[in-house]
Amino acid sequence: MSTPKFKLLCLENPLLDIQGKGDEAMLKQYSLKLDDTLLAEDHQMGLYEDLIKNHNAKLIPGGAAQNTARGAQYMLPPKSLWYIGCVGDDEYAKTLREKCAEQGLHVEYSVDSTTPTGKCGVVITGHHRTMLTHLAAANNYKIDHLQQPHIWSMVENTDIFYVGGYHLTVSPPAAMALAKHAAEKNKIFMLSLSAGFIPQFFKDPLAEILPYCDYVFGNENEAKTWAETQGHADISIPECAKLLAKTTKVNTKRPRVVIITQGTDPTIVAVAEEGQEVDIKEYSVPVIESNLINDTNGAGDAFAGGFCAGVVEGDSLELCIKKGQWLARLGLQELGPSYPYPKQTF
Ligand code: 26A
Repeated sequence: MSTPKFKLLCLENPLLDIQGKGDEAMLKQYSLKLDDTLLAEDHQMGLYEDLIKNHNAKLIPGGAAQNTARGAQYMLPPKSLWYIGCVGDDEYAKTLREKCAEQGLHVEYSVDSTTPTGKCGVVITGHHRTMLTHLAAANNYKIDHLQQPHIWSMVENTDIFYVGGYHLTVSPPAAMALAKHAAEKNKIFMLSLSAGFIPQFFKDPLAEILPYCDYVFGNENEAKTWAETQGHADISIPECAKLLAKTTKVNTKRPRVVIITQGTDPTIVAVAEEGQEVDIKEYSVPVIESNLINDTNGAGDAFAGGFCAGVVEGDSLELCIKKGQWLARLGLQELGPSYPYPKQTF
């Protein structure tokens, strides 16, 4: 059988979101910090059942880069993308497979039949979302999956790569294999910072992969946390973006592009071309009326999805940002990290 050809591959942690409305007391009960993302400890495991039993929680496909992949696929011709990560052999995995298939996203999950599929408890309080993640099977992704001949042939047949920074908690070697392949073949490699705890506690794998990144996505908190780890507390967000853009780069044939979203405040973009001053631009975010927002879970992932769709199409940086903002706006109006059907067109 011939190897299929894809434009973009996303790698990270396939999770099912268990999302319900809560309040501050609930966050306190489970030792959660507003808008934070935590890996669940034993004393917090009751949250999932609590959400389902007492908070009318809904099960929605999640996993940050899987949301980005579904988002990019939403804007592209069918079978433009594929996605990898590890799931269990259970109902949750079945739901994820079905949803991705419905949305035209090809998945090649690695399966750990001894461990349940990962889940993320999402507590919605107003326009905030607080997440508690139990990675379970997602934590067992191994580079061996990527190295299987049929999977690696598909990698070789793919033009662009996007790794969710959250995967640095799981398999840095798998992320590095994609990053190195991209640099060797002058293909595009993109990474999201994902959450403050990635630059904070996964500083070394992040430092190892950054030189391979052509695009780095983050929000203001992640950018600041990264700058702090470099000994730069109290610098502005544009300065953080500039600093990140200037870090060492392996593939000097492509510029480093850093995209920092700040909710409804302007998106900061820093572009570092080899041997030139870093160029910083701000792009304002079109206003979305508060009453149109369903919840903010997955808004950043949707932005990255729209942006990636633009990169796949070879669009200008400005158009990529517009596509990201357009998809984030659609995602904000849906329940959880979802996109509206029937499909809307950009
Ligand atoms: C390793 N961790 C903590 C995670 C995640 C995650 N995706 C991958 N790895 N913790 C939360 N998420 C996902 O982030 C999305 C919102 O940006 C949630 O599943 C949610 O859909």
